[in-house]
Amino acid sequence: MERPFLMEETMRWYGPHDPVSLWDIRQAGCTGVVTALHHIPVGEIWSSEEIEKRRAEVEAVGMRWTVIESLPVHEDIKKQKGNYQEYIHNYQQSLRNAAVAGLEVVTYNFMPILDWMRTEIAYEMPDRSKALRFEKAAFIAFDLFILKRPGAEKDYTAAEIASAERRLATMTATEKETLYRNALLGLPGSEERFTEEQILAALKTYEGIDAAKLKQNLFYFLQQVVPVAEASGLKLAIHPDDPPFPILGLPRIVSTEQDAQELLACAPSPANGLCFCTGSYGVRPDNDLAGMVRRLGDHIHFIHLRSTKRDADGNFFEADHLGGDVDMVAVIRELLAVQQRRKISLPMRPDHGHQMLDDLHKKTYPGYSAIGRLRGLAELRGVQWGLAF
Ligand code: DNO
Repeated sequence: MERPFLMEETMRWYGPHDPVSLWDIRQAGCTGVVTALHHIPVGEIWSSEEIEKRRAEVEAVGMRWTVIESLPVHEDIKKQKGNYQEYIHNYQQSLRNAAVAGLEVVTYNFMPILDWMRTEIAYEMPDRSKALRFEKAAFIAFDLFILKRPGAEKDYTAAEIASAERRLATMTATEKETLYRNALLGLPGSEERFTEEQILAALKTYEGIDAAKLKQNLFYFLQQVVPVAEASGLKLAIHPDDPPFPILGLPRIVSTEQDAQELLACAPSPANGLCFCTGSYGVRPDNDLAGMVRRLGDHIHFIHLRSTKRDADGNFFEADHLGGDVDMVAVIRELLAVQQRRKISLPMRPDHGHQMLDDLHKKTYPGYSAIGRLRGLAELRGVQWGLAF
């Protein structure tokens, strides 16, 4: 029997400072690593030397580095303000340099200011492992009463405001501080958190930029970078919004199948594609994940597998990889079909994982402790092999 095309198993590595080592990742059975040059300030060119150095580190432990996550997009590009043309040129140059170094996929996102957002990073599960969670009332309480974002009350219904008030009344000073820190965690891979003044100032710079305008800016960016990626043999993979709805009054424009279709259509090319993150798209009940893989499959260049569990109040937590609302078996079945059709193996990583076992006593990047991801990967591998053979 011909061997089917299986997803390539990878894990994210935050670089030399990551408490999870490259050997740990290799021992999980991964053949590849997904990483970024987090030390290079957003907007600056990734030089060939720096990329090569990182690649050599990964290859020294017998794995490949083919996927960048992320090559971040400068805020000026998202807003089309200031030096955005220069930042687009820099982005194009980083793409060329990455291609020369043998990289294949570049993941990025177009979320204004913040990347992913949770209110809790140590939500205790019944088995005492810890998960990431988004609690709506706590988030609204943060926005209205802790951050005190001007005009925030316009974004919520009277019932939502009342429930946020009730939630605030239950919080101790320490809980408020923790909520603040969690919500403004900043970009993954950095320890940096925004101060209240910084975030309010940053939010102000988005005044007048609604979803339609932000989409226009994304499309313009894509029209500038997709041809460069195509010419150099790279694939771009946009990560969806997490969570997939507007937060802090900021528009979010990569949340649904329709959003994905539109951004693909604005710059048609094999280089213009998606990072299919089941954990992000899966938070919305109106996203049919297996159907999305079927319909968008030709444009998927990278896969994040993770599941969330929603409740009726608009909260969600990160469930076990095979639990929660995502029908993981159906999604993997479709992904395998896409791969056989396209005759390729797509890179996949188990996204996030619960903090568990020995990792409960260690300092880890939220969502990126070793053992929870190891468990997730092992389960996903089992599903994949069970379906493929
Ligand atoms: C969270 C990640 C995201 C992702 C970026 C891609 O854990 O999936 O932070 O890396 O949005 O640009």
